[in-house]
Amino acid sequence: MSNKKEVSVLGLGAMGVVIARLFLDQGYKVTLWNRTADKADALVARGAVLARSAAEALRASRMAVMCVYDYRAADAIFAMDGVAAAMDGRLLAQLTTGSPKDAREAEAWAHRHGAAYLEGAIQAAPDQMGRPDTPLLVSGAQAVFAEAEPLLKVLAGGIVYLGEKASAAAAMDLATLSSIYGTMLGFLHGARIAEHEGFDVAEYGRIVAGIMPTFAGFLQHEGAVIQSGDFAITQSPMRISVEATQRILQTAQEAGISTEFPAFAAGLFRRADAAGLGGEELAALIKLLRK
Ligand code: FVH
Repeated sequence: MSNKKEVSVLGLGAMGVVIARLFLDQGYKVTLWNRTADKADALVARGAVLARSAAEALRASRMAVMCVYDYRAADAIFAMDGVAAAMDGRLLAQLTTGSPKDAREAEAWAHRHGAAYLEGAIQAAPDQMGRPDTPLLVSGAQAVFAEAEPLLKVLAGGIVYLGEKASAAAAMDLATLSSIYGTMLGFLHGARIAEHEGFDVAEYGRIVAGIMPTFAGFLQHEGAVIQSGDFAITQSPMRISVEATQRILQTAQEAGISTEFPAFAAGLFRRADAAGLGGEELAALIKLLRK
């Protein structure tokens, strides 16, 4: 366990350079490595040390933060000369986006080579890093998280620790991204309606942003409903959404705009209604997805 303010950063892409800068800002001794060395120039000018190899970077600090394009890139680095041996006694915080399977395999590899391992999923853009509310999902052994937490807090104040299963952060990242992309698809269909009606699409975006706090409360309620398994309605039964999505589809057909999103949504709600779920909470639709 080291409490020296030192860290190694592997990967100097859009995210990696911000990670290294945040550590420098907090007075850490930062050792860098990147496949393309000249990306380190500005950071070296601020006092960071550029290692000649990934292995040398790992050996320079107890803790290393890796943030590269994907797990293929991470595996390419792990396969480099001396890296496996350099892992012994290290703590690797892997912030590269990966799948739950990637995380399980990476943790096993790290443990085989004597390293402690944490899986992290950054849920922010580079310019949102380092804030008190920057969200970062983390999973891995409790003691390892406890050691790494002060350094991770330099990068993100909004850390959510998801327990000892290394795959948890990757799985939760994909679950939350599913919510974001699903919302995005609906938002883009709404933008098509706005364009077709001649609305200012920026104004439409502001209106949607205005309902987000209420929508956030609704999502929390629906998550609790699913966890409880009690889908008896408290307010609006699913059949209201069956009608609403049908109306969105009909409007798209009448307007001659894309019906891709509303046909998908209306189809799911119609199937739920046909399955007798119309009188239950909207979240009861998950019963269809479990089949
Ligand atoms: N940028 C963002 O908004 C998102 C926010 C949420 C989290 N993601 C994840 O962060 C990982 C890194 O993303 P990035 O935006 O920094 O990615 P790039 O700017 O494209 O930099 C990629 C770095 O990866 C290195 N790299 C790529 N392939 C290899 C390889 N085969 N061997 C070694 N390194 C490799 C690349 O090196 P170079 O091109 O500079 O030599 C960069 O350092 C990512 O998982 C996001 O999902 C970011």
